Amino acid sequence: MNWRKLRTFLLTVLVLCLIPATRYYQIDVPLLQFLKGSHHVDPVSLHLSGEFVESNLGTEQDSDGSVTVRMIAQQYLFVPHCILVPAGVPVHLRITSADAVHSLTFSGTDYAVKVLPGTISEAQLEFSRPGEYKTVCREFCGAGHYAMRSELKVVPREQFPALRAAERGNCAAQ
Ligand SMILES: [Cu+2]
Repeated sequence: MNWRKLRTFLLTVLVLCLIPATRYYQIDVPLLQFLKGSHHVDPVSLHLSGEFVESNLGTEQDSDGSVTVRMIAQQYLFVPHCILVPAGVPVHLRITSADAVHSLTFSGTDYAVKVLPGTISEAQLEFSRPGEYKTVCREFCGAGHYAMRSELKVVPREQFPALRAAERGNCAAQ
């Protein structure tokens, strides 16, 4: 085998190895996020076990007064459909996708969170005043994309701890 053939052969092997590697590691996920490792989650079993089971979604009060919101984006809705958060406290958002790439935005704000299957996107949000925001998907994700919207309701800070779990997921009840 001469050098030219060997070079072509090695190059071909390299390219063939790279294709499954990019699929497996989802190369479009930022490298830093990949290196952190803990951001990985299996999109197929989201609803069955782990952080994103249904009972764990929604708003959770943290011991330091801030809140954590866990959500799933999927074709074509955000789960839960309604999110309640207190005004003026840090909101730690953790969201992942069950299928395609989505982008979670809140009408009237600059917040935009890209949501990818297989990884957890994190964002720090804060809403200073009580009010209602439409949560809208801004990444074309398929035929039903234009209907993919839900609601975030910001309630007065002192009112939030008194809400029962069921009320924290019901925008109409307030
Ligand atoms: Cu969409």
